Amino acid sequence: MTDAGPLTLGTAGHVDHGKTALVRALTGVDTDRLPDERARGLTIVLGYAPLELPSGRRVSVVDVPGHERFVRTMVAGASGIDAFLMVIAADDGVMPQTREHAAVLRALGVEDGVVAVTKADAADPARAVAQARELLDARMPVVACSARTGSGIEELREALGRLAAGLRSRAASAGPARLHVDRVFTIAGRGTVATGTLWSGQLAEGEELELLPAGLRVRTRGLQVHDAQVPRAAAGQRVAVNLAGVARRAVARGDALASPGTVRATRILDCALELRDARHGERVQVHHGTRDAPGRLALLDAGAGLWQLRLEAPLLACDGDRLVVRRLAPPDTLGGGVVLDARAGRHGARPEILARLRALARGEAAPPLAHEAQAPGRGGPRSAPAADPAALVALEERLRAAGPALLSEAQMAGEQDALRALRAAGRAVRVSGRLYAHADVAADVGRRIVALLDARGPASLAEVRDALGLSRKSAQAFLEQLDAERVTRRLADDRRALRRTAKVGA
Ligand SMILES: Nc1nc2c(ncn2[C@@H]2O[C@H](COP(=O)(O)OP(=O)(O)OP(=O)(O)O)[C@@H](O)[C@H]2O)c(=O)[nH]1
Ligand SMILES: [Mg+2]
Repeated sequence: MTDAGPLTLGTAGHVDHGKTALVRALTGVDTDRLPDERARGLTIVLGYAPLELPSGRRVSVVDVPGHERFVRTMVAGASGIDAFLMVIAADDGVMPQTREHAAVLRALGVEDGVVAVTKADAADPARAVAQARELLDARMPVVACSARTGSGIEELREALGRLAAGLRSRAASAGPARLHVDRVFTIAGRGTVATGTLWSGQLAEGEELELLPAGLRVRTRGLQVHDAQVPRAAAGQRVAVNLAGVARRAVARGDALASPGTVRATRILDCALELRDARHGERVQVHHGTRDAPGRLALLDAGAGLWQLRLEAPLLACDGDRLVVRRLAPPDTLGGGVVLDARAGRHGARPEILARLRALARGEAAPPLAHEAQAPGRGGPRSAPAADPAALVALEERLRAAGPALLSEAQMAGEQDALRALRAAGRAVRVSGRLYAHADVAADVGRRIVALLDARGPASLAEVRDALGLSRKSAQAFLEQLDAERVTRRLADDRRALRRTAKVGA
């Protein structure tokens, strides 16, 4: 069945293959808006543009970065799209992030798309066309084109029109409203605006929503779709939500806006996953919505692909949602799949649980097991204890400001409730001993240390300290954390090495 409801297309493809140039040729919009993006000729954050199809129908395009360092952003952009535009440069062919983005799209269940073999002015597209057919479904439409000369652009627009005509929009899908926030900014005189793709349900001006994981009740002061004010927005649309009376600092990328009481932060999820090279107990990064969290894989049933994900920070996932699982070092996408039970308790491969999960994986209704439903702590998350929102915002600011210098428990004496709430919400983490960091800071420093050890080989504490400009105390805390997480190990001469020796991005 076809309809003309809202759709969102996402670009995909290796760095520098011409995604942004193609979006510009199709829409007239340069989605690389940041001065840094323009200076470096590199997409860093997600870009958006409305695309007009030959029928006159307008759909949204999300332009993602292709650089291997920004796969996290790509996954955030791709979750929530209806179809993809895979871009492959004729002169380069299929490259590592072409493959990785294809794996991400598969994991997210985004099966429909069009391949653009671009830069056809620079090289014969035949080889890249053949590679694309091998990587993706052989029946996938492939269009050779050039953003530089304009050749093939109208054919591409027509192929996208046929693609859109064959897709079912989510606009009519029932269910509570859910939007995963991918950008937050302020507009003078209007206050805080959060944007994202509306996954399900509807949003209406004046409506009350819940901001997660903080659990704050917020009111939508106004809604915009494609830069125009609208009274309501439907699933599948990119929406900018103007929030009344909410400080800019209280909202972050990775948060969700949802109908109150419908979404819970969760740390333990039972899932049906398709993964390659994954081990029981392996520490991975799990991506859902516009958020990601480290955690461990617990194998429940290899034959049926059933795994339990035990996360160190919460995700805002519901049953039936898709997620992506990435390896930490060397970073790569292992696969992904479907959440069967977003509120699982910590359990092993007990027969009655496996029977229930297998039924859920087949799409059958299976009520929670009675004793499970009553088990204390069911729901996975240690839900955020009540804390004064102002104290929470203030402490989060201090943690961000401290950066890799870290804050000690003593420096946060009197703020224990706020610290507990931030930790439960995944915004603060204990790095080592009594030292804490903002979760984004800890993730960033962790990635930089992994990149350093990958590039240089084993390094001493002093070398890591100097290369990253850290204090000795912070460098030691971060290295101890990476040791504990089994990302690094301490050699006999006290230097640190990555536990896996393969090259990053190989
Ligand atoms: N010859 C030729 N060059 C192109 C074409 N399209 C893009 N380019 C060039 O390729 C380079 C990369 O283009 P972008 O559009 O920024 O590539 P991208 O895929 O968006 O890159 P990331 O977002 O960083 O992954 C730029 O220098 C473009 O001018 C084309 O059709 N022909
Ligand atoms: Mg780009």
